[in-house]
Amino acid sequence: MPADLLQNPRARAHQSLDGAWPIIVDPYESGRWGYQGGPAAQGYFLDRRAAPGSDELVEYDFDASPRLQVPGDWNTQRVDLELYEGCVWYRRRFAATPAPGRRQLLRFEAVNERCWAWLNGEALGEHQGGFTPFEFEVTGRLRAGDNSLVLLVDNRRRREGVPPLQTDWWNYGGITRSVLLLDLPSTFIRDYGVGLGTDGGVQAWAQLDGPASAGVAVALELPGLRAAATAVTDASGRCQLSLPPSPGLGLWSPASPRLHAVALASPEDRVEDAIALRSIQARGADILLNGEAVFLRGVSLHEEAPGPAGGRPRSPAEGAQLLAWAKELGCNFVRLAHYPHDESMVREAERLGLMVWEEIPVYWTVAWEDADAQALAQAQLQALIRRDRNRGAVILWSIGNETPPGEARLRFMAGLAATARALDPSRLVTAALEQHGGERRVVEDPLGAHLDVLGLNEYIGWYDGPPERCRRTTFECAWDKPLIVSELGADAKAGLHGGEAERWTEEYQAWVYREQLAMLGRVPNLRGMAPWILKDFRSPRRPLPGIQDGWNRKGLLSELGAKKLAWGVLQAHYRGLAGA
Ligand code: GCB
Repeated sequence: MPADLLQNPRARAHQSLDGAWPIIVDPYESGRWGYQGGPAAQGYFLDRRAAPGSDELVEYDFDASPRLQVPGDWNTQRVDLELYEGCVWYRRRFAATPAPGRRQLLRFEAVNERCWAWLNGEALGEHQGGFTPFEFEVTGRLRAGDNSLVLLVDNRRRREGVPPLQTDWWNYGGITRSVLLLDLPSTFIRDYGVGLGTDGGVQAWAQLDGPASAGVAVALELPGLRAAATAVTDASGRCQLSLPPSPGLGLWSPASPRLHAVALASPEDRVEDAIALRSIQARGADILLNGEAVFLRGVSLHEEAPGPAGGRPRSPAEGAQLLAWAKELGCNFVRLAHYPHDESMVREAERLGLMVWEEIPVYWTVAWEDADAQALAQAQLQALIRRDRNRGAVILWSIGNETPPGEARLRFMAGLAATARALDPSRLVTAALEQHGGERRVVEDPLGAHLDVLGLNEYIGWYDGPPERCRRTTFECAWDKPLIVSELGADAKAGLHGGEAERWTEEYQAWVYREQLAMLGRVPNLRGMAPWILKDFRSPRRPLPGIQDGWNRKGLLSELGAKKLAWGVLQAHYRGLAGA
């Protein structure tokens, strides 16, 4: 699994390989080996065609095959693939002009869930994990002129997968995010970190990659402040840089989502970014943003496009619509559940002034003892942190959702918490814990000892007793740590009205919200909430005819964006909190 990722790829010279890719649906995986007992030369990765006029037998033809849009899932692009879980071959032809002395990387922002890649018939490698980016260096492997890139994508769920077999969301398969061909100098800035130093200045580091990485000068520039610093890289190609505090270094916050233009320059390379400077800490039960206690007025969301079909967003604009709704709701915080969303979501949240909880798909019952599952969870956490470490809006790394207590699970999760801390000591580690029980509830899952912030999912009023149960329920924390209610909610079919006590009506959902909000006001350590969920989303676990029809209906909005009554309840509450 490729470990190093290029920081901020869209700021580098690149060619987009997005567009319409021919595909071959291959449930039997015939294209991998050639035909049963037949020659491997029939492998689809060779991207062959019988020569015109020859009688050669080639039983596939990408050029004549139907196409799917990349980025995009296959489930919502072809009716016959709606429920498909299996293998699909994708092919992209592209022209390249690789200049001597330059290096090229192929970058995939996400492919769900496993894939194998070939360039011009030669294997590049494979990747697992449907929501994080990966790259293959293709320097020296591109042809001047026409190139063939072939991907075999397999979205079958696996017991030892992360996520595992059971989830409550649609298993959208395919090349779900963008594909980029990057063109870089022979020694380039592979990775960097820029953030607020403990002294109130700017603290940064850079890592070069290439033959001339050691002993060269790297500059950090903040053009807006006319400030710059330089440092010389060590033998490993790394250097630390800093700029002193200055009045121009305005901090980022939801009220003032200020970004600073930043550039890093090495002898051969230069990369520009926009950086949110802020500090985030937990002190006792408080979450401190820039040293001041904040309450997180949040909402949870899946990365699913608004509209009648759902599906993964096919453009940043579709994701941005979700965040615009969160703003309208009065949020200063979003929980991007239950897996890493596209980088564009995080950048847009930052631009809008939304603090962000990011999560990896360690969900429900992962195979805790399985070495592959452990490696896959670790790899996704590492890739997420590497991708988004420069997004100041991100304040929380969530290492999982509703994982049932047990020894093997604790070891697995503690390992993830340790990785998050080692890679990024500047942020807070959380997880959404599960909570059932009687009227007196104590948050005491042993995983809490490993977290900075306790996330708590509770469904009083829906799965867990009637809404009135909220009136009698009290919460306590075994630790003096901040608590975020990371889920609460109830299903309602938009437009279905009736008595408050009738399940599935908008009135019932609104009642659950009213009771919940009154109860949460009495939770001592509560420092935030992210109700479940912004918009109805597709889930094969939700078959109830006429109501669910394959959709989880806990949205405050319907899939089309119609506001349910509970939207108004939460919006009024958030407006009150913001004004207070
Ligand atoms: C949960 C899960 C979430 C589900 C939700 C529900 O506890 O964390 O993924 O979608 O409940 O609607 O049941």
